[in-house]
Amino acid sequence: EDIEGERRFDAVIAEDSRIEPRDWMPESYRKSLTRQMSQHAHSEIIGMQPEANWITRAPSLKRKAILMAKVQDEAGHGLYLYSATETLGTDRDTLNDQLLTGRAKYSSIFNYPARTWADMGAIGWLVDGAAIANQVPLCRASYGPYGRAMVRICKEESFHQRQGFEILLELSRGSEAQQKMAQDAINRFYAPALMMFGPSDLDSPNSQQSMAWNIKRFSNDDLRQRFVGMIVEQVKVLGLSLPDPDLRYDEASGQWLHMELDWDEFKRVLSGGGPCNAQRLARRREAHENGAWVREAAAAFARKQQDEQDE
Ligand code: FAQ
Repeated sequence: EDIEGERRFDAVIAEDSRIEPRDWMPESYRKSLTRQMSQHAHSEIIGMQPEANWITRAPSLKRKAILMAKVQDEAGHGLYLYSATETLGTDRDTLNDQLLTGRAKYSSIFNYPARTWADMGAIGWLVDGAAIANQVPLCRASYGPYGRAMVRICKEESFHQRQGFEILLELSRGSEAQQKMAQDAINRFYAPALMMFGPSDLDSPNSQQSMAWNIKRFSNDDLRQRFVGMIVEQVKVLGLSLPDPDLRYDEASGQWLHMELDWDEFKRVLSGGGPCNAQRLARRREAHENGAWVREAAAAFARKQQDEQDE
């Protein structure tokens, strides 16, 4: 036990300043951050799949180039976040192993299929939109490497959201079939996107401590209703609608009241029973195995360079 370290940690948190990798921190803080950050990293990596699925079928060369760049950005975010997580003392192989063996969580949203081109619009607009709403406050997270990673990631996510919105806008101005396809994508992604913010506050075991440590700044429900308030305006520009007839702003509480979400479905998806869980993990394992030669070659090259330096 490090009494001086603990005193310093408490003071840093109290003055809303930053903890850095070499600072003393409680084991529970290290563990909870490792949990959240690694889940976040896994989400970025698994999150590449629904969109990668459409790269070969993008409707034009321009759309294909944009989508490829977006999916590459997601890979970058994943690598960034794995590096930040490693500063807490768990190495990349261990984190990766947790994902590949199905022991680690990743965002529920990526277990839903991307069925049509309009889904690329809905993912950009709603999924990246939810990601931004959740992640902008994380730019101020008390752990330095996480907060700094979030700043860069949020900039790229804003661009991703606009490209999604623009896909939907173009479809909404197109033929009747295109308008229908856009509306159908929004209908399917709306509730799963709201679930990205996590369980309701009454059912969120980590929130209280994470907020006391200045990791999370707002509760799950608070961010969720704010996000709804954003998209309710944006959907008007699209001339489309949200599949939530009861949605309204409550003057008294200053909150957006949205529909009740299906938490049984949420739990099912988290425990591996969503529409694409098995497929996503199988694909990730396959990609990891196919990449073995790259890892071996990179390690051999690093050894060779080290030997040359030592000579
Ligand atoms: N999916 O006590 P809480 C992206 C788990 S964006 C799966 O409320 P916490 C960008 C939670 O981990 C998506 N699991 O937990 C992109 C906990 O389990 P544990 C990634 C969920 O941590 C866009 C349990 O339920 N973003 O990738 C979910 O205080 C497009 C109890 O929950 C982030 O990870 C869920 N939706 O709050 C990429 C953001 N919700 O760990 C490609 C950072 C909850 O105790 C394409 N993370 N769980 O076993 C966070 O802000 C938080 O971790 C929350 C959950 C808000 C997700």
